[in-house]
Amino acid sequence: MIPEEVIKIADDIREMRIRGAGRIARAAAEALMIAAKSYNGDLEDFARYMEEVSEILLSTRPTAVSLPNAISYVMKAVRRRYGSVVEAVEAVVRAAMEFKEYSEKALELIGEIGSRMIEDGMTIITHCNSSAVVSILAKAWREGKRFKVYATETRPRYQGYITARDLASRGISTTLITDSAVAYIMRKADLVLVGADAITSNGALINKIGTSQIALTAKVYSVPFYVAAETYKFSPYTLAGEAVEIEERDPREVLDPPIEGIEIRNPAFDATPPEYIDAIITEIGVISPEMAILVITEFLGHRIVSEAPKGYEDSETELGSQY
Ligand code: RI2
Repeated sequence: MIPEEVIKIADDIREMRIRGAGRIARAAAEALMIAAKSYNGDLEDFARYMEEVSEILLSTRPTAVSLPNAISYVMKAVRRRYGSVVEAVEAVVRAAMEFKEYSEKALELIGEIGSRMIEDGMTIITHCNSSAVVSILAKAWREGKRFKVYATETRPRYQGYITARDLASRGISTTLITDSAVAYIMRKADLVLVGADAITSNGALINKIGTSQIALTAKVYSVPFYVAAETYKFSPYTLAGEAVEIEERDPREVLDPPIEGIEIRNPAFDATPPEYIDAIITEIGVISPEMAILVITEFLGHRIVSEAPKGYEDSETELGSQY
């Protein structure tokens, strides 16, 4: 029996009560840990049970690659041989804790590395709500740098409000703008800083819908466009030619009640080509989008495969050897 707490975490991810690519990944690792701890069957069935839990978690939201990467990392422990259920459960708990600790440390390092790129007096535009972005801005502010942030509302779910509130509560000078005000504000901006749900092997960024328009505008006004992303946001599946699935959410998030006779679409993410990205700030350093392939192969340890992997089970994510 899959514990209710695990089903609740899956529902919370699906309904976006738990959201943000990093948080989703940590919640999935936590759910696998809870599932393992409450297992009361025999050793033979343990792996099957854990696969079932993984499937439930994987089915929640399709775009942020941090989710399958986190699951892949924990499930690697499930697939080893054990002498007892206790041993197997301990290994899963260890792997889940490792992922969570790595993820939290990565956010801190991104804050440290990224804050060096923030200068006094800058005007910075951000979109949606990214913990990696907040980590950078909060660190720079703590170091005494003084700058101004424009946060977009981020229709239709308004996650920009979360960012604006968070930054303002830290004393950071914050202005909220509508998504359509970006081009108007861009003329005065020095930097765009956004998070990531996935980075493809060719260095494209998959992030909250509207990101690519902002990148396009930044390019026109020659404003640098930076991405803050932990390495587990890099997608090994794209290495094998898989496209990142763009989540289409309920149209009622856009308009409720709908207008009769009008179709409403609600894509949650879009793709920004690598040519529009000046730098990707990761926990292992600042890289160009062209280096995404090296992060996937050299750092995460994925091989270029002759056959496309069908999901996380054929692909094992490492966390890199540094930590
Ligand atoms: P962190 C969010 O997606 C946004 O697109 C944000 O840029 C990205 O996750 C990364 O967030 P959603 O879950 O991992 O709000 O940096 O759809 O927090």
